[in-house]
Amino acid sequence: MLSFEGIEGAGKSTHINKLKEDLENEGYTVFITREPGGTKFGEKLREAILCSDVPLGPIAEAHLFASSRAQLLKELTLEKLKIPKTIVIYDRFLDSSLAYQGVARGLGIETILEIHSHYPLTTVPNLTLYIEISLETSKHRQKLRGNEKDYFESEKDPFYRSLIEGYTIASQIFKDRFAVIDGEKSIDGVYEQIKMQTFKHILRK
Ligand code: T5A
Repeated sequence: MLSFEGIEGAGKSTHINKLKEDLENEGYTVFITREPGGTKFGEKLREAILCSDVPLGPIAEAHLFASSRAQLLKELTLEKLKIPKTIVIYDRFLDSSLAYQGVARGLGIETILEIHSHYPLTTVPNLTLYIEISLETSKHRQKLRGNEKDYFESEKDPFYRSLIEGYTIASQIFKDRFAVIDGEKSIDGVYEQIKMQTFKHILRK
């Protein structure tokens, strides 16, 4: 199981499909999924959270993301992972909750880990590819994209700075499964690092 992490515009979606193709060429069966979402129930939660026109309380947010995650693990991931040479790639997972709800919303890392102390939320990725970019790069890429801002994209600079701090904390706590990728490089330059880290991890197993 792999997860991609990073703030808005880091390049998670851009690189996931390329990695899927390369892993399939090596004989793996690959499933891509995203959070919040990935199941019928999770997609409804995604809509409810990201299109919410009222601010949600941090604890409500944390539990909504955890509900989506628990259902996705139950319905898809845990079954797929029983099949040999099968990889599930997540576009966001636990570390998003640590950075967004734990640090940026101020609930604390411990609170998020406590919520995740119940099965199947105890499942963790084998490798987390954290694509690190600056606040300025995130804003620049969001501006280029020009879509309407969703729930979190409307947040201000201090929130984004806390997110970066949150990911840094997560990467230190979970250094065994974290690979920090320099997301400021060109798309090819970023992908090269992702591919290298993923195959290094697979060969180590
Ligand atoms: N959330 C989620 C929580 O708060 N808690 C949780 O537990 C979870 C699971 C989900 C939101 O929910 C929050 C976090 C999020 O706010 P989302 O849409 O899934 O929202 O996630 P976003 O991060 O908002 O998705 P983005 O599309 O903004 O980011 P990506 O996928 O990282 O970026 P991507 O690949 O779409 O690239 C963005 C743009 O940058 C360009 C791309 O071409 C694209 O235009 N780009 C580059 N340009 C130059 N150089 C590079 N290296 C580039 N890489 C990408």
